Amino acid sequence: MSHTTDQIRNVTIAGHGQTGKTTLFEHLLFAGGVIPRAETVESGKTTGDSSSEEVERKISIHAAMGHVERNGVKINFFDTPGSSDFTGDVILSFRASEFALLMVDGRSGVQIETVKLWRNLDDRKKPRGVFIGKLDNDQADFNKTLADIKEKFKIEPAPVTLPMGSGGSFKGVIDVLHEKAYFTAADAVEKEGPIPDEYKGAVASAREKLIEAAAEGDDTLMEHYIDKGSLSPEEMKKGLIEALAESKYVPAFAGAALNNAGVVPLIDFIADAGPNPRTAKDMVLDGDKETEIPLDPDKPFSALVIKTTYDQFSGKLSWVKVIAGKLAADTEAYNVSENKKERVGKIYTCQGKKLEEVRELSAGDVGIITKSATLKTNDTLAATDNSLNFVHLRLPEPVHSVAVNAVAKKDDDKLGEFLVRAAEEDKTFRYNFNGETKETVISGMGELQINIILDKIKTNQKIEIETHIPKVAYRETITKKAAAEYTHKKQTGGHGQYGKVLLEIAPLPRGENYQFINAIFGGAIPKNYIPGVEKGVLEGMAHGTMASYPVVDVEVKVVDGKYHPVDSSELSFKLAARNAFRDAMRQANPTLLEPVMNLTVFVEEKYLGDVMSDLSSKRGKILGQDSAGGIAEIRAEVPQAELLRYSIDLRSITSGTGSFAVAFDHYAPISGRIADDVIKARESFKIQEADE
Ligand SMILES: Nc1nc2c(ncn2[C@@H]2O[C@H](COP(=O)(O)OP(=O)(O)OP(=O)(O)O)[C@@H](O)[C@H]2O)c(=O)[nH]1
Ligand SMILES: [Mg+2]
Repeated sequence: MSHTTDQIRNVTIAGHGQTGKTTLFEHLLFAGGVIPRAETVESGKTTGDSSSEEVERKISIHAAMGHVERNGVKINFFDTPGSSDFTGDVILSFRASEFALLMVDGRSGVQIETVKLWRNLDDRKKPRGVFIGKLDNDQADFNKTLADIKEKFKIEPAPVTLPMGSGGSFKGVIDVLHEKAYFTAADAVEKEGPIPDEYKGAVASAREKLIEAAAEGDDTLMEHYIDKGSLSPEEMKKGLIEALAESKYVPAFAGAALNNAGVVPLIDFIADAGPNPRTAKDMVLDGDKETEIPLDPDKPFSALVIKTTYDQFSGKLSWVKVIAGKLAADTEAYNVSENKKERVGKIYTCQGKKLEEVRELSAGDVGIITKSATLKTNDTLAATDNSLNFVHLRLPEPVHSVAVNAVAKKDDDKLGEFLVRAAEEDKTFRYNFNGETKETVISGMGELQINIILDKIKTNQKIEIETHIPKVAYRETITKKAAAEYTHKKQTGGHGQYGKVLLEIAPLPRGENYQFINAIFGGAIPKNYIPGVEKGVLEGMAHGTMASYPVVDVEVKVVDGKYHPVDSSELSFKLAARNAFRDAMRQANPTLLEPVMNLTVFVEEKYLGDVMSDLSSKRGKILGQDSAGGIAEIRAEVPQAELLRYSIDLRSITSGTGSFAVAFDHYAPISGRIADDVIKARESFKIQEADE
């Protein structure tokens, strides 16, 4: 059966690692009658953690999708990874969802990843709720966790469910909206029952809060509420939908998914009051301007590819979010991004790994196209070729890199193919052959993500590899003006070689790289040899005199020279210019330059001091610092050479809770021991150069 846009809800379950997202997802599918029993993460059989790497590590690594039906409404749930290494899959799930449910462990309160995700949702203006879980645990405290949420996020969450008892005496939850109690049942869906008297007072006041939240959603409802002091159940639902779609309140849920508590009322709430995709918007690129477009079932079909995976049995799977119209199986469409026709064959929805064939998907729904010819993540698929492209997923830049090479040359191609596919499946993973350092460098969001890729290369692909810390791309430059003259002269049998060049070089501002000026008057070097001179200069600049790194930010002026009518050639002038450049550079007070990165670190406030002192030992310059919700943000400039293993260092300083973003900023001179070490490390390379 296909669902109309109004009958679809999309919910991302996100939050700090190990808060119970995959367990909740499993029990949602169980309560929805999708799976006959709920498995534990420890068993390795959950719907959410189905890949071998997830089963092995007992953590989520990829987003998983599944759906339940309630009162004719199809709710798509996305179970996302908690580790910041896999943030890419959280972001694509956010993009596809109209509602985000943040899991908070009832024992520990709001943790750092959740704070970062909250900020990300702020930027997206995405409606959200919180699920306070693990309330069956003795250390869990619902009210304390609510207070923590209130303080960290500066909001007043409105409980939709309230816990009955806590820890060992936890019995279940009360659905404040539908005024029902749910009692936990071992290995069975929670059972509905009357609200025990002792909770009636708390339920009444929570309901009052929900009514107020509903009244906020709509002006006429507000008038009703002021007049009558209450709202009818229908008015309440209508108001809650509207208020939530505009993020006017944050619903809070209590539960212990592992013990089947708080799961059924969560489904009921989303079906009745969760944001309807019809109220959502997406972004398209109009020229180079990003513009909002409404999600619209009545417009011609268009969809965004949010994820690509490769399945052993089904081959390539392209996850698509339908933004307009309807996606029908066995139709012609256009891959607008590739400017190619795309024949859509079979389409599916899924429950974790299990695909279910469907005939069509309405606007708002998320599904899977198999075996597409041209689709890749971020592509726009549309009914017509004149559709606008959807804005790409906004993913963070990689922060952790490792250089990798196959031990046996014959494995190079196989390794290359694997990397192409890995980068297609995970848009936060990149690979890049650095021609300058002659290394293949793979990069991602952290050591865990990179190690999983390396494991796959070794175990699945059976490629023996070597890894090492990537080399830093140092540069060389000059700090004062200098001039040098060089004559290239060779007398062999027939034709000789002759060319004389006088160069003046001068420093340029940082980042201006290179400027070549021909200041020859009166034909001291004929015009047709000037290109040879420039080639020689560029060859000289390719390997500086200090450590054979490229030379940058130099103005080179050819001021004089001499030629021979028979013996001169382009080659002679090239060799003369290359040597003249090197001689001039030696006299121009050369210096090494190192790349300096812009670093932003996010840590719990208690680690602030340790992070700062570590940064200063790394020659970092602190630019600024902010704090909100118990999380400190530190901005600094730090040399790249000091950051090559920063994800490992930061993990050890912050017990794995810190994270950072990093981007190249500028080149800066280095001297003294640091420069000496760089030069020493290049000695073998320099000798090789000389031999060439
Ligand atoms: N006591 C109790 N434990 C729970 C509950 N929910 C989850 N857990 C346990 O918490 C641990 C983590 O659960 P997961 O569901 O894997 O957590 P997650 O948020 O998906 O973890 P990541 O995907 O790694 O971020 C497991 O050992 C679960 O059994 C709960 O309601 N009560
Ligand atoms: Mg998980």
